[in-house]
Amino acid sequence: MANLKHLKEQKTKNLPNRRDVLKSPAKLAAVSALAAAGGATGGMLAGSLLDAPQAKAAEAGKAYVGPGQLDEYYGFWSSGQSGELRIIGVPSMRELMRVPVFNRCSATGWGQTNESLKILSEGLLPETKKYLESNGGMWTNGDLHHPHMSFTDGTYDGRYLFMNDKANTRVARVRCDVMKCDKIIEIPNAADIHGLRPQKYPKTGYVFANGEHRIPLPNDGQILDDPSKYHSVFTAIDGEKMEVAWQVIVDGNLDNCDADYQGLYAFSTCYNSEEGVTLEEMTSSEQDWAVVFDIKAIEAAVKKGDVKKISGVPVLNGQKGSKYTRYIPISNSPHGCNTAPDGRHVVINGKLSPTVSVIDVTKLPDVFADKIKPRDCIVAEPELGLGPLHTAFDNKGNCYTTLFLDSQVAKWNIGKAIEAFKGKKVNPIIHKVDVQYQPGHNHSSMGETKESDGKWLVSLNKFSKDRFINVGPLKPENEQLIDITGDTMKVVHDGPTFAEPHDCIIVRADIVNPKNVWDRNDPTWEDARQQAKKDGVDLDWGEHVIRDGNKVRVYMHSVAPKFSLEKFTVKQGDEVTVYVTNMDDVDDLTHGFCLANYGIAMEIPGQATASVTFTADRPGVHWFYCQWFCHALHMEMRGRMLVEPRAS
Ligand code: CUK
Ligand code: CUA
Repeated sequence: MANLKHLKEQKTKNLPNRRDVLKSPAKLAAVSALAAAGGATGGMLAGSLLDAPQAKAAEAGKAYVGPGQLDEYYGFWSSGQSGELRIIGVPSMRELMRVPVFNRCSATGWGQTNESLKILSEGLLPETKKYLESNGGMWTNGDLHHPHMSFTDGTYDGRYLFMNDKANTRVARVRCDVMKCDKIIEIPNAADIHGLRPQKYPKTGYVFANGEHRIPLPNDGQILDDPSKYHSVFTAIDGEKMEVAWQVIVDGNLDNCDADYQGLYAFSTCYNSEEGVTLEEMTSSEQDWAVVFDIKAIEAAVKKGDVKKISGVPVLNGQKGSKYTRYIPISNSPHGCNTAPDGRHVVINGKLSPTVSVIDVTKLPDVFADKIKPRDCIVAEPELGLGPLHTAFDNKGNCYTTLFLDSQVAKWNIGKAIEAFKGKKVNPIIHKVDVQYQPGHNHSSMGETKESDGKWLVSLNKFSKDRFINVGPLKPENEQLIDITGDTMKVVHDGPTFAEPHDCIIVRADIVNPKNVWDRNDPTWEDARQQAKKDGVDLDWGEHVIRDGNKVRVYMHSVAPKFSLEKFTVKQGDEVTVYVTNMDDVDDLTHGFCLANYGIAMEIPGQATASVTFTADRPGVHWFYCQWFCHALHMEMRGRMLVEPRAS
């Protein structure tokens, strides 16, 4: 009862706040709310409490996916500083899977198995490898903001997902056939990869990635406290090879990016045109810009060798005045950058300005030919509300822009915004809906492809405040599902998430077709395959212990509920590698290998091999067991590692 009382008190404390805000000049309060965005009043323009619960329940019914029913869409979610990719069913908003990428995963052994360590380390720069030798061996954190699928001809093709790591300047790829990360590369010459989008046409192709922070080039300590000599760098990665294709140095800080539907241009928002290092310096100027990259001109220059090689990659100068770029003035600190599915318009989101600016890509050839001024490619600039951050699209020419400070999503029409920009008296805003609270990204079903279908919108809200029972000072975020099939938007579901998804994509389920079991020939465990060949053993059905000096290689397979080796014996101090192959080949029969008190655990899904290497420095009897519940006799699925003490 004590708890319920506490809950009630808390609710009544919050209620007057919401109503007070509704009565007060809320917009004025919100202007100053950037700093106070997490505070009690900023953006709490909720009307939802006043809505009838029955109506809410009826609306929510549309998103209901009953027991045993399947979702229509895959949602691929970032997880921010958690460093992983998440798979969410839409519209149920059920979390289906977590795919470790930049993080260390206790369940799967990602960051510990030899196979994952290879993926995590092979793409690192030499100086990073050296740094890691004395600092823990491997990074175990990442800040994953932007997951996006590979494209063919303007729509998702179900091959790969690409994603950035802002924390350690990396870009990763996840294979959609098995939903595992297969490549991670560190980007040279850049600091802190933020915005990331794949090329849409003809295919991916390039993965465009923004180095957000400005640093000296090279960043070797020769230049330190002289920000005038810092740069930020735009990178095009070859998404097939996962290698840097080329880089372009730009002015200002790069934020978000996107690509056109013609394969000609890429776009980045830039804040901090002042090139300052303090908050005051970074926000002092009224105008920042969006940079447009001329992909064909850049490719021609790279082909001609008209580039500098820095850290082994071709780097072009795209600073103001360069022929490879154009700088389109945009009001202070634009943030989101979103290409519309009409193939023609790009929406640049104002953040500190209440406007979004719409670029017409058909005008860009004239901008690059200097026939018109860069600003002349802007064909609309509607004022939507406070703190526009990101925009999503439907299939009817409408846009959905998150308003961070207003805690709303604004639905507006591109065609009407263009007319209004020409001076016609039309209001491009169709509807606004309250979201709870402070939305960052939003995304619509298939919304960044030419197959945008206008069914669902997800608003990724930074604060949940009072939307859920209290879990302590650290609250979840709140991701709301919005039905956008009608003229007005309807919030139909609240979905709490842990730190801190920024972005998501919503992909039609028929496009994504993962396997149920691995293919035994998969390249992921090629090293194990080669080693088994050298050792003359069968990797598939292994039950061998191979001694090679003080190195011991243990090969075992598993078929529920048994490991092929009930025990193996090693000597204290041996370097032991255990290879486990799961020979079960039916759906959903994952085994594990957990070696107690050695800090070792890994996932071995059907038909896969996983391996782990450690030093057997603890003598005695050590049980290993299967840690994925696989069978009625799962508890019995175990064996012993016997470690003979070193003779002393
Ligand atoms: S950013 Cu987080 S809300 Cu990293 Cu895409 Cu805009
Ligand atoms: Cu195999 Cu549990």
